[in-house]
Amino acid sequence: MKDKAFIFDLDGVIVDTAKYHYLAWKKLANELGFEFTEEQNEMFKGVSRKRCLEILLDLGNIEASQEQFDRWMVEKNEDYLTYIEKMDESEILPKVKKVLKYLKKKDQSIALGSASKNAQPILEKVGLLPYFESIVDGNSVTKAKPDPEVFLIAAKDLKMKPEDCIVFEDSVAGIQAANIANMVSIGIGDEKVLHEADYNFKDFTEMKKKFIKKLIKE
Ligand code: B16
Ligand code: MG
Repeated sequence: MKDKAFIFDLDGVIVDTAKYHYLAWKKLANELGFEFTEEQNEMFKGVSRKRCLEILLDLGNIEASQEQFDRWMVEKNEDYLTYIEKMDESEILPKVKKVLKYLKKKDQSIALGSASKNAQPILEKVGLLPYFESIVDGNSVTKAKPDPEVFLIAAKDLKMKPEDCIVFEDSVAGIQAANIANMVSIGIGDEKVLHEADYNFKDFTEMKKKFIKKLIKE
């Protein structure tokens, strides 16, 4: 029996794909005749592709038929994928691989809990796929974060109780989802933004082995 399950969000926790999402959304906005800033892109973190496009069109005051909406969804994703294709191991955020290796050594369960429908190819590209026993992503959920569905499916997959799961997240909605699921929530990023988390770290370089050991044993 494993002690704990560690559930990782993808964008903003394992890799910084937010910058590629931004470039693809910005390109679409510019094509549609308006600007899209990096500050506005903050609202898109952890949010599904469909919801992002709804927000983007609201920002540009643009109305679209269902057919047009679907075409823009495809266009944005195709553009995003041109960046993903070029990704490699060098894009893994600092110390993430070390933490994954340590958890494996300690025989802990590891899952991915992401809103992205591109999660699996991204993990493959950066060479981290073998670390994950379960991948729950945008293709497997019906409800977006802050709904806890994504993390609860991961817990069920790994046959672990929610209270024995620890979630690493960079978005407010993701931290809320983990809290609602009754899991331990760890905010990765700005402490002021992620103040609802049980613990906060700027990134994994700040996390000591002692802290992870404590999480496993508690
Ligand atoms: P895709 P996460 C999220 O991933 C991103 O933070 C968010 O910006 C993106 O819109 C969403 O995935 C959907 O991504 O278009 O690839 O399906 O942070 O939950 O890992
Ligand atoms: Mg994220």
